[in-house]
Amino acid sequence: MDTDSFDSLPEVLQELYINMQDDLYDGLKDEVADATTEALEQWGQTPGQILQRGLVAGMDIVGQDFRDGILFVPEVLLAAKAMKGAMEILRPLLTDAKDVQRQGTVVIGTVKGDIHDIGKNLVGMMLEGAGFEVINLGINVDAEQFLAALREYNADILGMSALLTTTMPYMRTVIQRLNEEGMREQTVVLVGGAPLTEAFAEDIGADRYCEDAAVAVEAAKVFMEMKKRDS
Ligand code: B1M
Repeated sequence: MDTDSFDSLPEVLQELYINMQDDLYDGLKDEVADATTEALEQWGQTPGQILQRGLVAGMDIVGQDFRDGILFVPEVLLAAKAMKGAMEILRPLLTDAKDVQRQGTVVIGTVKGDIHDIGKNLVGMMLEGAGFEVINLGINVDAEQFLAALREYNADILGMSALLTTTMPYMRTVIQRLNEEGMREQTVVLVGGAPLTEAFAEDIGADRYCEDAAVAVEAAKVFMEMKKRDS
């Protein structure tokens, strides 16, 4: 979180965000939803600000305590449900692409063996808001499912997410299958997820590592511009 800008917020709004983080930690879905609505309607906060200052910041604390053995899967599941509830409130604002130029089609999914989907869904929503058609294949997606969807929707971009060090190598398998099927040239491959790095993305032959949803949107737009220019 950008602490400078957080510190300059009115104290009551800072408190709202801190309570939102605490309630997310405690898995209190209704309270997190109410705080999200209050931040939007009474404080004019943007979805991006609410995500960064409240929801993602709260989930970071959950992640640290999960790692340190203070929280366990059931508690983290409740926190994830609370976060997803708040994301549903933000969804219409993030996906509204009325005045936006239509872009290309993106197939996105969390790779085989991995069920983390909060970040991937956020990326999907923000891509929709930027004018992309998004085909979200969900979680635990294998290479053949990715390839079938790319063909079916004649997609421009493949977005893959992995949150586990044990599942991120599967991205290489998907890229290898794209190569084998002669589909790599026409498909831009974007990858993201907390354990990834730029070096890893380069090593597996992806086009770009996206550290967050905003970077994914920017990268997708740049690749579409390049594609239009070349065609
Ligand atoms: Co899991 N989990 N989890 N978990 N979990 C992590 C990832 C972990 C880092 C926690 C920890 O130890 N600190 C750890 C992984 C360690 C590692 O491998 N390095 C871990 C583990 C170990 C596990 C289990 C193995 C635990 C167990 O069972 N013993 C298990 C695995 C299950 C499986 O997948 N097979 C497991 C299960 C779960 C829950 C089901 C309880 C739940 C997931 C619920 C759900 O997603 N529906 C869960 C959660 C919530 C987390 C943490 C706490 C939070 C993840 C999250 O949603 N973050 C996570 C800790 C952490 O990451 N700090 C953790 C918020 C989200 C907005 O961020 O997903 O990073 P993120 O997405 C960002 C960017 O990464 C990027 O943009 C997003 C938005 O800005 N991005 C992309 C992501 N995908 C992209 C795709 C793109 C582009 C950008 O495509 C173009």
